[in-house]
This record gives sequence, structure tokens and C-alpha cells, in this order.
Amino acid sequence: MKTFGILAGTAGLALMAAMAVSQPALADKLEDLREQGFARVAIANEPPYTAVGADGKVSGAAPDVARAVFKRLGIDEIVASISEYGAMIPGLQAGRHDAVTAGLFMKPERCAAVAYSQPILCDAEAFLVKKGNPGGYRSFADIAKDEAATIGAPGGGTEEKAALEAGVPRDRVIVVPDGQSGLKMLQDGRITVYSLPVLSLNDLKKKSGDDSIEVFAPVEGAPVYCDGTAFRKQDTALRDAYDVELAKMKASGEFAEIIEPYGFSAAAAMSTSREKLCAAK
Ligand code: 6CS
Repeated sequence: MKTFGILAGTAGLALMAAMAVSQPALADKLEDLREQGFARVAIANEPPYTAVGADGKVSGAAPDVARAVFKRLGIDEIVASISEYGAMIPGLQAGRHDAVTAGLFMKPERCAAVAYSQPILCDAEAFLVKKGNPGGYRSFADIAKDEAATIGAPGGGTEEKAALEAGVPRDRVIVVPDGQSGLKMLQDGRITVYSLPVLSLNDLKKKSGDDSIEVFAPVEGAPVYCDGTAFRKQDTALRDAYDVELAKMKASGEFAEIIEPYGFSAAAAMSTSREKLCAAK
């Protein structure tokens, strides 16, 4: 009986150990990332929000803010992977990313799915159109009214959703993978309008050197959106620690020093809150 008792005891210990390991990692995510030495972040490669250089260097206002905040938390590096906007939250929830630092604008349905930091990058929406905006497109509803018009937008992005909600039929909303593709599709006449936030289209237009296109902004009826760094819902301790350091950077002026050279307004981000943005209709 003694042997059985020992085996049972051993099995019991093994089972307890297995249960302890299989329990959701109760260890603080912040400590995990400090030990990991880097935070895995999702980006889109949409300047000036996020950018990946030919040398692979990650820049853009969102990763630059995240790098600074994580460093203050004892996490020295970020490792970025490019993702479509619509795949960022599923990737975060699946554990492929530790955070989303991509200009992922706060909206109620996203706020329900992730733990956002306080606001970081704010911007209005815009249309890239042929010079003179011959179709007179000033709102998503204008595009809906013109049966011949098509609009390009990122998959799972705010502009795609806004176009559909304004009544643009699904077959006239074209998913565009990135800025260069959207620019080319507009230039080739394969889409009538390409929609991204103002600063993204201004950057794209400027770099294109193409005077046959122009940016119409702001899109009428579309709100000014703000992003935040997004964490998994269960990582609120990490999000709260991130917010403490972000607030210090906003107060010291360091936050403005990072984002304003990219064209973003620190005052705009500091004038609102996650609570307001997540409640906005
Ligand atoms: O949050 C979004 O869905 C949008 N944010 C940016 C920075 N670009 C396009 C995207 O649709």
C-alpha cells in the first residue's frame, strides 16, 4: 500500500503541478515582458503613424511613443510585425502580439475587445481624389449616392466601416492592403476615392509628387478619431502601468516632442480621454 501511496502522492503532485502550469498565466504580464526583453507590437506600415524603412527600422509616431513608454517600464526593445488593421485585435487576443501600436482608433466595438491606453494620436478622415475632386465627394454618403463611385480603404479599418455604414454597397468598397497600392489604384482609375486619415494621405500625396491627385479633408460627418496603444483585456495591470508613464511624458513635454514632428497634436490627445472616445457613437 505504501508504494501505491507514494505513487498516488507523486501523481497527485504531478497533477497539481500540471494544473498550476495550465492555469492562465497569473504572473504579471509586465514582469513577463521585462524578462522577455522586448514587446511584440503590431503595426501597419502607414506613415506617419507607423513605418518600416528599407533597412527594417521601425519608426512612426505610434511605435516611437510605445518604445519610449516601454523603456520607462524596463522593456528595452519593441519587435514589430506588420498586420492588416482588421487582423490586429485577433492577433493580440491570440497572443501573437503583446500590444498594438498602429494608430488603431478607439471605437466602442474595439474598446470592448481590448484594453486601450489613454489617447495618443488623433486625426480626421480624408479622401484622396483626382485633382479638383470632380465627383464632389465630401462625405461617405456622397460616395454612396454615386453608383459609379468606388472607395478604397484598409480591410477592417475605420474608413471601410464608415463607407459601409453610410450605405456604400459592399461591392463598391474595395479593400486596399497598403498606401502604395491605394495610390496606384487611384492613379490607374481602379478606385474613385482612396480613404485614410488626413496625415496618412498627406504623407502619401507629398511623397507621390503627383499633381493630378489631391487630398480632400476633413471628410464631412466623420469624427476626429484618436488611437491608443491596445493591450489584451486581461493585461490591464500592464495597461495601467503604461498609462502612468504616458501621463508623465504628456506632463513633461516628452510626449509632444515625439509626436509633433510627425504632424500630430499633443494637445488634441490630451484634450480627450479613453472613456470619452470609447463612449462616442
Ligand atoms: O484605426 C483604423 O482603423 C485606421 N487607423 C489608421 C491610422 N489608418 C487607417 C485605419 O483604417
